[in-house]
Amino acid sequence: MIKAREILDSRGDPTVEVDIKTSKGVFRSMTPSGASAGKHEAIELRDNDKSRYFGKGTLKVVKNINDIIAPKIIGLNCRHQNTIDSLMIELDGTDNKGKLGANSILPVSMAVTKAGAFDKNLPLYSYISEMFGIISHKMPVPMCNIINGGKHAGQKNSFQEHMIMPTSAKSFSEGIRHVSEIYHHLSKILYNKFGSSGTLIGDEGGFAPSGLSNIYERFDFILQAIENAGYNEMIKIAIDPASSEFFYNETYKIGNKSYSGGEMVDLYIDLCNKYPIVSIEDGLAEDDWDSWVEITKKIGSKVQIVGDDLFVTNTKRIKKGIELNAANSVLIKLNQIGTVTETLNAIKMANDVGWTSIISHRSGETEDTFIADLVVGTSAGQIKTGAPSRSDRTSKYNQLLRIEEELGKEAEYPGIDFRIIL
Ligand code: 2PG
Ligand code: MG
Repeated sequence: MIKAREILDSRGDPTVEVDIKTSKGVFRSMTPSGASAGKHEAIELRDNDKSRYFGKGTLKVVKNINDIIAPKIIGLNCRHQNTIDSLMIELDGTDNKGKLGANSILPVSMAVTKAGAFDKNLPLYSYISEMFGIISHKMPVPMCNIINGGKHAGQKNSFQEHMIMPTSAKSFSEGIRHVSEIYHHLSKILYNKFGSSGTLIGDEGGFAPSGLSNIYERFDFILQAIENAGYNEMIKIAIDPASSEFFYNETYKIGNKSYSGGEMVDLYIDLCNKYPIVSIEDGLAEDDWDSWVEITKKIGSKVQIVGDDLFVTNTKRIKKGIELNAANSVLIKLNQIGTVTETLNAIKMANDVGWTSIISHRSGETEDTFIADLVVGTSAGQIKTGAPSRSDRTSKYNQLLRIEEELGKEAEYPGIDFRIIL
């Protein structure tokens, strides 16, 4: 049996969950949803019926699953992930999953993986490793987003994500402790500076004080929090400006300042010189390929240059990026492409040329913890899943704590070697 239903995501917007019943049990998955979505992502279908949820309803998606996908899948072997994913891709028949919607195909695909793992009597991460063709289980270094900006915080023309990476911790659990303690120190600093409005939070659980618009000041506060927590020199910083959101007519706008692509690259170089920034995601806009090539040439040997909206987990765009030398890392989001199989292929393509991949949540999340198993199963080594607060974010970190416990001595934590690929 396959049954889909409309549920709510972490922003209170409708999304979809699917139950697949096999002879061994019921397996459930849910679709997340982006706010700063890239324009090349697979299509997220909405009802556009303004009388419900402001047009964001997902009843059409539910119907696509129950009436179109389910009859074709019922009876197939849940261990045949590739066959089932290919069948759904064919059933959709478009390049961007525009007919059925990636939000109808993905939860089925993920629930099939969960059913397959259980059928094989393996933890989900081990089953994914097997599909991916590796035997190691590397824990990820978390990228914790402790200051939210941009669309995730109701701000225009500002950097979206300011993340800390516990690269000197000895284990994942120690890393989580470091970031949680820093998060609470930052809370105190922001409260002292801005009062109660300083500790309001954005979509991914990070602080989002409206008075904190200066880029440099944001990093100064983070460094202060790291120092107050006693982790000086032990933490690295990663950023996701999500710059497509402030790119208008070939010009980047931050606050009331305008920058060309070249000037943005200079701004990042300056920030990397002043702060321990080791990773820049979407520093340039999703089609500004020339500036991507320039930043990779200038600082790619030292800094991880990550394409999110640029690549949208799509092997066609990743291939172009590899040919142009436009980045050295891919952000991986299941719902940007729509199936587990295509997601694993994107990670493989990156790995094959020595690029890193970072498994990522969306700003609109659910309680599904699939990405925690995915990051261990692929030994990707890095996960981005928000602040160390709010259950939609901590559910993933908590699942990783369980996996680490289960792996025991096998749970290798890369720390500062997060860019070394297996
Ligand atoms: C991003 C994501 C997740 P959204 O830009 O990387 O942090 O945001 O899901 O809104 O696209
Ligand atoms: Mg991004």
